[in-house]
Amino acid sequence: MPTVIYDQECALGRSDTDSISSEEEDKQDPNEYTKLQETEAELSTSRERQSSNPFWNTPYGLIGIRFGFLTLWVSLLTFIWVVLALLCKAYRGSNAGVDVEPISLDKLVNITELNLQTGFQIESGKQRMREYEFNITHGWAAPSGVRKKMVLVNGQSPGPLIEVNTGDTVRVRVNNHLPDESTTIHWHGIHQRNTTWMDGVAGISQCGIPPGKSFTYEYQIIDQRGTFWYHAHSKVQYTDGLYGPIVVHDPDERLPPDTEMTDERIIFMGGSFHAYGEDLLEIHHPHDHTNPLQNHAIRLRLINHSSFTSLYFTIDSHPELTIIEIDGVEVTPITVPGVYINIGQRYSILVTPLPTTTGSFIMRATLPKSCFLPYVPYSSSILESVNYQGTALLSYSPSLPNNNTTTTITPHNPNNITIPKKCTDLPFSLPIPLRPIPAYPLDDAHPSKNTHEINFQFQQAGPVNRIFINRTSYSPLPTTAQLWLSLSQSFTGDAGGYNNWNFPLNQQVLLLPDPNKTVQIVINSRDIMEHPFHLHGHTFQIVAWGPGEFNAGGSNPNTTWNLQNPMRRDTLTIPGLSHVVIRFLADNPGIWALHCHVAWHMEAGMLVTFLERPEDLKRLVHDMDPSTRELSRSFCADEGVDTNNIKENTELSRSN
Ligand SMILES: [Cu+2]
Repeated sequence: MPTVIYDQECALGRSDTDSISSEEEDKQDPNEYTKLQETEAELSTSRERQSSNPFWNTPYGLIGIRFGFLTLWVSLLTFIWVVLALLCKAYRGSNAGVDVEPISLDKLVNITELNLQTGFQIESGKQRMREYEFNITHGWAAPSGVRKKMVLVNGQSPGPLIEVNTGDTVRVRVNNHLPDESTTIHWHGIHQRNTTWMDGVAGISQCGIPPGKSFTYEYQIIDQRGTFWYHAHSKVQYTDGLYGPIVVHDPDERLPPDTEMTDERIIFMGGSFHAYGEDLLEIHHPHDHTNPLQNHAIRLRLINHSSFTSLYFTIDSHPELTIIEIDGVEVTPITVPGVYINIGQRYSILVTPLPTTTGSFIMRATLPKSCFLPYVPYSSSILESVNYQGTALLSYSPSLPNNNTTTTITPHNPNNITIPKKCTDLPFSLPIPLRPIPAYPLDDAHPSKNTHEINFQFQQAGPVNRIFINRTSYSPLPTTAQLWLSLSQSFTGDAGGYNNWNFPLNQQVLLLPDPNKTVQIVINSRDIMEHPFHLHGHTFQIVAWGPGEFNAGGSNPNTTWNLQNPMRRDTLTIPGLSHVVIRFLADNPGIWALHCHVAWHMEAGMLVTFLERPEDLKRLVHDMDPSTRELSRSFCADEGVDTNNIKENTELSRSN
């Protein structure tokens, strides 16, 4: 009964930080942990006070205080009750959708696509056009058992599968049917070579598609293959369901030899724990006796679409999972007991069916409680009841014949490096890309201006806690996009600082002026929590890392360098209080975000952009399809306004 559920939601009060529902957990204040910490601190202080102050120890004192509390609580509760009742009434009156039956799970989730049983023809060199139409709407559904308002693509969440061969062009017409919100779609991990305006980041590469309007994204996928995804990049809409999978096939994808992929699935894992636990992931193994020497394996493409939590993925009775792809980069197989996967990251793993066994096995996505604040483990009574896990069932039948080998895939881990289960990616030195690229060199004789150092930290800004990168806490431009602002700037070539030109003070646009020269970005974490950083427009190399801050010149003895064939990816976990150095080539003119993928951290300012080769970018924008350019510009409220006069509230955006 929807109305009953609704009434329950209205009646639910939050008694303390412990009783956050799984729905609310995603929506909670990013500073919740800080608050939790403060509450803990206050509690212990008050406990100390109680024991040291004799007044607290007298029965009279206690009665008096308790009575006082009781009165206060009774009146507060009455007040809260009245407010809640009024709110519920107003909400009910204002929202017609509330009496609509929720969309059933089998309509919400398109299993056929997630099972990749699409009859797709994997081929090379055809450069086909792949066209899609996305209708973005609100809908009511109960993916985790509790009714919620969602943002859907063609009535479903995850949205439709985009399945292409490398070299194809993707064309997606997005019709925004949301009544009162603009939207954009970002194609996470896709390079957008020479099409930065198709990157779909509100306030950076475009203005949001207004309600009732349409925009067609079109981009070619060049020399990329593997597992990607798309999601809204406007406010925190993807949290509410606007995301979907992208699979880029390539006949030349480097997979372990002599392995036959008998099945292939997409596994979306998310922090709201509607992990489609009801789906029976039934895998029917064909009896393929034509080549009995081949190893049979199932490929699972793991995507963490969460807004908030990293997850640790395991399968019961399968202690060996073989990683073969990381963020669209094929790697020498690595065998792990489980996969730690942060927000925005993707892993392809091979699962070898147990010989002669027919059965069902639980796949678990476990929330690692201690990754947020090491000394205050995350806790939630609702998640406690499910052991902080989302589960789904993997079942295969019938089993493979006895004479079939299980696996001869040779895993790579020469020095038996310990693989941590929690809070960090695989050791950065472990994954070896199968298409080797040595670290892009820094030219000491002609130092490139493409190098930057960024430091991030949480900091009080006025009444709120914001996150600062260097001295800037980012907020999206409300009436324009950095791309359009960048066109009216002239550059002197000085890339040393930030805000050397006329962007509002809550924007940090760092210049990468030198074409095809190495870009080096040093990221220093001044925060104790781990953060998943995602770069747009490029796949970067992870060339150095270590605890503490990076010293220019590499003089920190704790820095580990890997210049031979460093791993590459587009989203990495930066451990607390440590540094990571990434490199890529300035070969893709555009405006590219680098940000923490925790939705709430990005909202709190944890984003910086790189303006790569501004003069080339101007040329590209000049040469782009004029109707697309004009349409995109028309979404901006400032169209025609002199950008030099933009006034921004700088109070919260800059630190001293
Ligand atoms: Cu973060």
